[in-house]
Amino acid sequence: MTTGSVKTTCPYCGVGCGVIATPEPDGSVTIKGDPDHPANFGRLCSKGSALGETLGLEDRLLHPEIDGERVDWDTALDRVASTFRETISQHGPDSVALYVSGQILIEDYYVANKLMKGYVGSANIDTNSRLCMASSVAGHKRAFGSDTVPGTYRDLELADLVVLVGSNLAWCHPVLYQRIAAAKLERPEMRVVVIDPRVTATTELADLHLQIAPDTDVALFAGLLNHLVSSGSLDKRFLVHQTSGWGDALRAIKDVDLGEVANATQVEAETLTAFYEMVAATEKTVTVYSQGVNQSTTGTDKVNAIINCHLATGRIGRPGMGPFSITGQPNAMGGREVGGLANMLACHMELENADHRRIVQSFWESPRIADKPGLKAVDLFKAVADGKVKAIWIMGTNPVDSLPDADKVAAALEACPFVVVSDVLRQTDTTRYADVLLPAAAWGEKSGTVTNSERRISRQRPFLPLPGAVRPDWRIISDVAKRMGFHMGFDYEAVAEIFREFAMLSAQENSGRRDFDIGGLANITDEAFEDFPPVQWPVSDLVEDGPWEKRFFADGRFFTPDTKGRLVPTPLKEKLSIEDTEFVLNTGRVRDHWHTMTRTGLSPRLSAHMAEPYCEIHPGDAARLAIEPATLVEIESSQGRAVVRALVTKRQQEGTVFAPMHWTGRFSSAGRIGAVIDGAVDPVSGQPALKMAHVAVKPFKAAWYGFAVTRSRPGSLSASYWAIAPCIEGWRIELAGENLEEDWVGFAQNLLGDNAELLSFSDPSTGRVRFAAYRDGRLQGAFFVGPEPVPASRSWLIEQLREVEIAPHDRLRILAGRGGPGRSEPGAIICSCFSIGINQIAEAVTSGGCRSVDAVGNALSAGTNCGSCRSEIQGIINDLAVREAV
Ligand SMILES: Nc1nc2c(c(=O)[nH]1)N[C@H]1C(S)=C(S)[C@@H](COP(=O)(O)OP(=O)(O)OC[C@H]3O[C@@H](n4cnc5c(=O)[nH]c(N)nc54)[C@H](O)[C@@H]3O)O[C@H]1N2
Ligand SMILES: Nc1nc2c(c(=O)[nH]1)N[C@H]1C(S)=C(S)[C@@H](COP(=O)(O)OP(=O)(O)OC[C@H]3O[C@@H](n4cnc5c(=O)[nH]c(N)nc54)[C@H](O)[C@@H]3O)O[C@H]1N2
Ligand code: SF4
Ligand SMILES: [Mo]
Repeated sequence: MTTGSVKTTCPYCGVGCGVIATPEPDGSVTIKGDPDHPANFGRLCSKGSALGETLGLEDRLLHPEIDGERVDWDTALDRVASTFRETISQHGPDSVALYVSGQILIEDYYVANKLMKGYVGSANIDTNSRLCMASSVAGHKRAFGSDTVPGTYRDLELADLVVLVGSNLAWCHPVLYQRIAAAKLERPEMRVVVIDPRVTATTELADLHLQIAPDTDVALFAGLLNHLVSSGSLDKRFLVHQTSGWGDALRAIKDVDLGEVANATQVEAETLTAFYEMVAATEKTVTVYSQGVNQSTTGTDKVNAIINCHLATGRIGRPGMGPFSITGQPNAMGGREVGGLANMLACHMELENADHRRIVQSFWESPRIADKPGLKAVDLFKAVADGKVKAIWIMGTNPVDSLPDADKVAAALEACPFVVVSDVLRQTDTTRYADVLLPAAAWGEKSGTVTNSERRISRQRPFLPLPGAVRPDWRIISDVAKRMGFHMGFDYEAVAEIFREFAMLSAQENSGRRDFDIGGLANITDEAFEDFPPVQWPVSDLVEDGPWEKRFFADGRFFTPDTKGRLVPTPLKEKLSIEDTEFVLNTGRVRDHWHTMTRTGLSPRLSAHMAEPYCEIHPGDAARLAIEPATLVEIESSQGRAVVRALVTKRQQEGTVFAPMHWTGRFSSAGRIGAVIDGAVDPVSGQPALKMAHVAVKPFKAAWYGFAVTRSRPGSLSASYWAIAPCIEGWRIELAGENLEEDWVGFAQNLLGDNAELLSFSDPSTGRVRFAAYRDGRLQGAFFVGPEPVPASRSWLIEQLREVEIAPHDRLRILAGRGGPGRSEPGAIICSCFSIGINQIAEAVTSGGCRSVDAVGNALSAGTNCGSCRSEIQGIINDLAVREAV
């Protein structure tokens, strides 16, 4: 479609980096950071840099399907519209629901919300942002009267103290991390504090790491507020004139003394005091927070405990200071703007405010407007299970993996009379349950806008043609709406029309009364929309859209009825008691995977960093439970079970385990960690506590372990444990079984393909069996079995799959599982840009004398491209330095 380079926005995290995509004559796409984009100024992380590898069409859903059969669009759209219409007429508007995503664009999201709230007349539309940002939204609204992020990315560089709470920025918002790291290098007096129960890649940058006990942030910030009082650090003028609620907020926590905080957080009093004194002494403090704050039963209180400290010191809205909730998905912020949550209306208007309902309905000229909040994500799927919701349309999200109590979500969808899924992939754990599948246009194909963590709206622009029959989400939703009889409201021809409508609505009866105002863009021409540069809201008047950075609240005017910022009481809740046998399960992200791996799982480079589901567990716990490093463990709760590899490490606190959220039924037999997590939610925001599940951990009783490389993906994997990942050529598979196989040859043939020449080695005395399969001299695959985790060199075997021919005298060597002497094993890949492994980096440090990240970069190139692995390289250097010193 387009030739030449196209400026667009990265479809991964909420940093919202500008990307320049250049389709090449050979069909590939070159990806570069956009030097002019104010989010990244040209930088990209490992995920952004590898975007070109995720654009293949092999796994795509390219045509609509009904009951697994390909149909044309008319048939599919008619089926969706008529079933929704009939369900509504028989059971009422609340019997249908939409479950959408912070990964669809503003225009898609706006139209979906309009359909449900203005035309169906139900607010049963919720979004995966409920799992992500809901506590921040609720906390903002309590404190500011609006869901406003006051600051800008520049504040992170201008701050003298950056406090990261529940954020693994180095892996999850890598470009922001790099911006802070660069600022710190320039101004070494700048301080970084990390508050996280784990040691993470982010803690490498920290001057101080508070390794708190899980879910004790409210106590920590209660202690901070008390310290700010006793040290005379309050901004009394601001407190008196610009805020309300101080008396109640203070009363709720004033008896919490340092000892109690130390006891709750399990952090020594001196360390707490060091942190408190640092904050008290530093006016330019930014507190950045993310899922360690939001995903908790006390998430909203955590948010307000943080904001209370900023309001009490008047540190808000001015350069280099303020509370800063950072968004996860590329359009998480945009989703809040369009009213994607079940309790919001478009343009930050409130569903429960009659005036706002009137403004929205009269602007839409819609037949009705929902007047009570809809079901929030966790409850929505319970209502599907209970049969109250009888038709659901899921768009751009994979709830069978990402919701808590995920097996129940799968069962609910299985039982639901009508499930529609709009996705870009044919096979996800959720598409499996669809009655109707609708093929959506993907990143690179679709056009529209997204808003990043600093309220900056950027364009996503297409640079690839629409493959197969795919259509953009906004068009699919509008087509269904029209077929439901709603012609008037959905007669859009292009995204620019939708954007203009959205911008115009934001200005209706606004005049500064609501924070979200982009009225200055209401008349943007089609041409200007095409060229639209990234702009930060508010944009009430395009002509006056002067300075780059816009901040809220420095003037002390908030969006509450009395225009004052509210301090909210956040009393300490009683800690849940954890029985000795139980563990606290914490879940989150790894550097190179994105959510349910629908995109990053396609990239061999990104899959090399972490190739298998795992959990981090403390050596003390591992020893107590007889869990050897690299063996498998079962994580169990009354909800479900997962089996993952044990990564024994002191980074994890005793009594806790951490498992990534990413592995699905597509990539593992039992890596879906959501199946283990109960559905406890924050009572204010409805956000589930995905960082805190109570589980039991025990060794998985493996009778055998296996490892295989295969040229093609096996059709089925019959072992009780398996995990598969793509390689540049072929696949790598980890396996294990609870019972020994009778017929290893049959097993190997099934795995490696049966029309190949099979070489084998077997040692009955040790239980080791090995196979290598060749066709025309080329390795088709190799398979290793043993009673303990297979020690074969993964990277060497993966390389052998790429060889055109293995010389006859070398064919037996494959059975040894590693190259000959002198071949070093790179180990787990740390730098995915240059495929440099941990052993190579360690070697450069110990034998090569490299003492800094830059020295390692000079020696190996590791860390010199996107920079995402620099904190890990620093970690390796630090670890080795400690070992040398011991
Ligand atoms: N590589 C990568 N990047 C991503 C994503 C991805 O999938 N992969 N997803 C994006 C999305 S949607 C999101 S929402 C963001 C999330 O970004 P983050 O919130 O930074 O990521 P998480 O790993 O979910 O959790 C952050 C940290 O919270 C800590 N934590 C757990 N419990 C507590 C607690 O009680 N208190 C405190 N203070 N900390 C706690 C965890 O140990 C973890 O290190 O990342 C975005 N970026
Ligand atoms: N245990 C645990 N669970 C978690 C979390 C956690 O920390 N721990 N974090 C939670 C958070 S913060 C989040 S944000 C969620 C994310 O969880 P999900 O939203 O379920 O994860 P994704 O894998 O991003 O799913 C996106 C889906 O949309 C499809 N898609 C991509 N682009 C488009 C498009 O343009 N249109 C359409 N129609 N489809 C598209 C993709 O193929 C994919 O199937 O997970 C939550 N779940
Ligand atoms: S930090 Fe990485 S994943 Fe996030 S937007 Fe930038 S390039 Fe994309
Ligand atoms: Mo998220």
